Amino acid sequence: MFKDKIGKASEKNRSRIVLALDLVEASREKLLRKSFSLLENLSNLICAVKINRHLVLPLGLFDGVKKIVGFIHRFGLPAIMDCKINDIGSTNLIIAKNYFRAGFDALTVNPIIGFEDGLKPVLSLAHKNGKGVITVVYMSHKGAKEFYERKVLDGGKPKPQYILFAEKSLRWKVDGVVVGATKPRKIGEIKKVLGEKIPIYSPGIGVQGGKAEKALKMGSSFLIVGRKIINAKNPIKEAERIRMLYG
Ligand code: BMP
Repeated sequence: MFKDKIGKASEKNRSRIVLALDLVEASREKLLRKSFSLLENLSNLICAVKINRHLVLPLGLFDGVKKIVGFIHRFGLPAIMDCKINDIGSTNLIIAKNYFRAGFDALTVNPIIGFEDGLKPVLSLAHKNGKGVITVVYMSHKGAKEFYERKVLDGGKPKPQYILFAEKSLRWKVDGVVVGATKPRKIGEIKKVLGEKIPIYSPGIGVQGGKAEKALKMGSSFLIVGRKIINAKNPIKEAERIRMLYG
């Protein structure tokens, strides 16, 4: 199962860093070369790699990204596709099948699609194949507050949308939730809902202003870090520095 895979890698490398491999390069060759060299250098300092449209769009899923996923697996690390699935069930299934066929171990989903004919087919497919599904419960950017914080009625008292997303994620038995590191108090509130049952993945560290120490203190299990490491003068030193924060 995905949760075991990331747990094992995290224990082995004593790391909670999920590397966001969000490279921007002028050519396909450069993108591939830089991806391989970063992975080679950082593989023992991280516990997973997250891939986004930065690589899938210019390289193609089966032409380029699949090779990178294979390379990630060689180091015993799981690969997460950050596709934020957000459509009707039949379309979601095609998206998920393709990413899983390319070797991904987990993918992200927008919980706003709901369960029936939305998330349910993706979850069934994933869990039948030992893969993971991670819901985006509160995002790290400024505009997130416009909708994630809206109070909604769910039978009882009004509650913020992100709390409802967290409660639903728990009921749906997803494998992780994303909560921005830029909102440490929200991490704490969501941790109260999830307890130890579902780990929190927090992006937004460094360039977006979030602090790794604070996110961990409030309850994040994993830190998603991209530019702070990949654009650092010395990515190894930067990853080591972040890893040191939790011994
Ligand atoms: P960086 O560490 O360079 O800011 O990258 C963060 C990564 O996490 C990006 O791939 C971004 O798309 C993703 N992300 C985020 O920053 N905030 C969210 O709320 C959800 C995300 O998936």
